[in-house]
Amino acid sequence: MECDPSEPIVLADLGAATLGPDQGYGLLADAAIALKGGRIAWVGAATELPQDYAGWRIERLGGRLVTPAFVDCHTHLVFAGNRAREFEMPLEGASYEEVARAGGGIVSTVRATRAAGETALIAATLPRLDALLAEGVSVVEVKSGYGLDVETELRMLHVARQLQSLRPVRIRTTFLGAHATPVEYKGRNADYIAEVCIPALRAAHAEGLVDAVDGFCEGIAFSVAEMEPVFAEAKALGLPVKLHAEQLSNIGGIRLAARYGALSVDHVEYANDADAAALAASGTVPVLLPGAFYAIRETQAPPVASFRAHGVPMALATDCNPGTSPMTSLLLTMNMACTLFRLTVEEALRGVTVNAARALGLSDTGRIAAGMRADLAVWNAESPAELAYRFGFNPLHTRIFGGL
Ligand code: DI6
Ligand code: FE
Repeated sequence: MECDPSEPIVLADLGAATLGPDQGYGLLADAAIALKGGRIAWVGAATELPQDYAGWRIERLGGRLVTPAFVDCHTHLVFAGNRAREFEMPLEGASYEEVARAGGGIVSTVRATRAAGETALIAATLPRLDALLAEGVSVVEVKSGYGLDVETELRMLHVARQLQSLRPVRIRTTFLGAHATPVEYKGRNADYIAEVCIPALRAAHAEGLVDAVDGFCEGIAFSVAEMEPVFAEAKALGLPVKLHAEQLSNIGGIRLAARYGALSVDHVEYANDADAAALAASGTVPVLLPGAFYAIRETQAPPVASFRAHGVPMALATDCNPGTSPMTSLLLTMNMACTLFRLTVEEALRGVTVNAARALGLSDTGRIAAGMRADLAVWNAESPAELAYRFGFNPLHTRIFGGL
């Protein structure tokens, strides 16, 4: 199907999961969607299509399901190298220490990324981006965090920004200088934050490379006290924040993020009910990352019941990264969230659309409604459940991208 959403067109003979504000999919059977100028002009029952749209080209979709295009709100898509050996060694009986001594972990990706130029980073990233687009993704969040020096952090963000000139996609960039402490600052987290991380954030912001600021708040990474100056600088620069929080333990990361009105807190396996109440009060979106939960064989699932009880909307993302979530499938992410975390299919679909958009501070995509961007996914499926039920199968028929 050829569809240029900048030209007037009516999509017809379809079922639309509009994901409106009310509970449920907002399913419209035998619906029509009018598109013009990269925006949704109208959506409703085909029998009620207004006369305004008579004469527009009609594209019939054979009864297929149409959802909002997907939003991947948490990825580390830009990096060099891979960590397949780290996957293999434990299976051969190596201990965690032996893997670390062999140079595994974030620092090994930092070494490879520092050594890669922009061209090599783009070449390494595009296949991962193409895999996401092939499953109907229209917006991808991309973090820095594998440079851990000013020059490479800026290079990662430059590459992330360039992706939207190489593919029909919207990129949202996140500065993650506080991802890990580089070997040259081992044991000196606070010095690294002051001497490298914050100067890199200021430089990246000055070049217009940053849409949000993130950090890894965890016993093996940065404490709340060490994250505080990074968030204070983000606030001073007028940038929203998000945080990898409570992934392996509860050290108060969510409460720090809520205090700063964060867009999102991510992983959150070890969040508690008080954290869920804090998120409800701050309007911060918890982003569940089942890929990392699965890959590290975590046993503590996020407190989904607490999020539901406090009315906290949950988002989902791939967390595509070479260490704990080397995957590029939001369809598989939906299946994992339902199977491992017991999300309903509606929660999973909202998690990769409207709630993921909210985790990025975007309100113009993620739902099918007049005025929203024409970011749509047409599926060889009749019901949303088919999207989460299968795994390892991609039923996308057409991705419609409203443009930059
Ligand atoms: N949490 C994670 O699981 C990843 N980063 C983070 O903050 C790990 C990234 C990697 O192992 O390369
Ligand atoms: Fe992550």
